[in-house]
Amino acid sequence: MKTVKIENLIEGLREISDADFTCDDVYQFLADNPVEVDTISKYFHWSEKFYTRNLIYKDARFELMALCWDKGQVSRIHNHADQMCWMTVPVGKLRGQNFQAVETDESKGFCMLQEKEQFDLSDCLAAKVELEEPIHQILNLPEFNRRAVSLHIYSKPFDKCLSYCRETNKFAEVPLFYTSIGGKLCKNVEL
Ligand code: 2CO
Ligand code: FE2
Repeated sequence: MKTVKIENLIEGLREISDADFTCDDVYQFLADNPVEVDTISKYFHWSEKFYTRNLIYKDARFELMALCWDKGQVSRIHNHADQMCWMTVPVGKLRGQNFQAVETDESKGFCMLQEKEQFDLSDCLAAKVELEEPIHQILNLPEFNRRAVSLHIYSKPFDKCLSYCRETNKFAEVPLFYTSIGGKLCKNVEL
């Protein structure tokens, strides 16, 4: 498998014109350019408490981050604030679970979800979070029995999203934080 350095991936993404920065074209670019893990390892941080979000690159059009998932760690059930998202898993393996909103009452913060398709990602396989079905959860299942790292591209960058609770059928906006930026741990972060 021909791999590329993260710098080259970023350069390639920057060179894509606005007109071509679409779900399909960026997906293809990511699929064609698996990243050399050695060139992203300086961004890895691990926490026993939560998966970490490590910013590698950001401009007005997109952000790129490495998420580090310890064994058994999972994301909340969430959306992506109507932004495009692509991801790939260069280390380990992750399960994706999509959900559909079957009943929503925004005034009450109520949303009933139904489970939809699942997908597994590993070996730099690329995926896109579909805008038509944007609610999902990412899980590093205990049975995978190893740490995982995923690369995420969001366009445009966002720092809030909706988070859904299956037990209460409630949803609410939550802030998103970086654990590290450019490899350096952010202030106030305790791993
Ligand atoms: N979107 C989540 C985050 O940025 C990770 S789940 O995969 O998209 O924290
Ligand atoms: Fe997500």
